[in-house]
Amino acid sequence: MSRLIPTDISHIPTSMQAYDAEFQKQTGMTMAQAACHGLHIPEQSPVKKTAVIPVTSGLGVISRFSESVCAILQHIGADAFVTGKTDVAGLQEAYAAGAEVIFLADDDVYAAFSTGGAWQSDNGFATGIAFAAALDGAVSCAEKKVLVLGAGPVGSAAAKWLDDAGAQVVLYDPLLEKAKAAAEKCAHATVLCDAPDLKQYGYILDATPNGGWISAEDVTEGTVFSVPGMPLSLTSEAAEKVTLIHNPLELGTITMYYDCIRQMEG
Ligand code: 2YG
Repeated sequence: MSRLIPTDISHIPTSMQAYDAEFQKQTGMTMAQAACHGLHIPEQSPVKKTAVIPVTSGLGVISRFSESVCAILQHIGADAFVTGKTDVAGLQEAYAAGAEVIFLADDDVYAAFSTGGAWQSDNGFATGIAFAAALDGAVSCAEKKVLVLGAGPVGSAAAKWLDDAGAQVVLYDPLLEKAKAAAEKCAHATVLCDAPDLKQYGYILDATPNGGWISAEDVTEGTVFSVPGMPLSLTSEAAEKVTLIHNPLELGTITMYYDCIRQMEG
């Protein structure tokens, strides 16, 4: 997963309501409903004290990252706050405040942890299943051919979810071995050896981590794209031509929250 930059997320704290309404128009679900659909749990609005801890390791904090995560969680009713301190001191502050769930990210992992037990939710997994569930909300994937681009943690989780939902998953990754490994976890998914012609697919889940490589000429009008990948693979002209379900941080974060609670409550 690529590293976010401030301009990817600076709009989030003030746009949650409006974006969720747009998401709902596209998928027939709110992001909270899509997260629960992805996790196969009933809709719910649990209120958990949740700490978001800035982490200074590696390349350091990303401006507005913790505030964005906090705003996303507050949007779905979590009692969320950003700790005043960072790193281990932030962890102490979270425990002292009685946080039940903790969100934090370094340069390699973005995860949520339940303080009450050995439960955690990884952003890659949560993002993959949630964008698969969002695509399912938009087009009902059962029996439909769905192209999954990218067989990393996000693409693999999405492929598995879609395969379980009865879609005919076609998986492509430039590293054939990665695509094969992901397909092995699926009941019916098939693997492409060569880069696919995107025009041959009406439904595409794009979990690739590169920006701007899909141009308008590469896609057919009306194709439905569900894109967890950052930076956005479609150029703005391509995005105009298709139905694009995409957000940089929101849906994955919401799904991590529900995933932790699902495990806490058994
Ligand atoms: O605490 C901070 O501000 C920083 N240590 C956060 C660093 C996050 C780095 N990771 C990313 O930018 C993405 N992998 C996060 C997930 C993107 C959404 N799938």
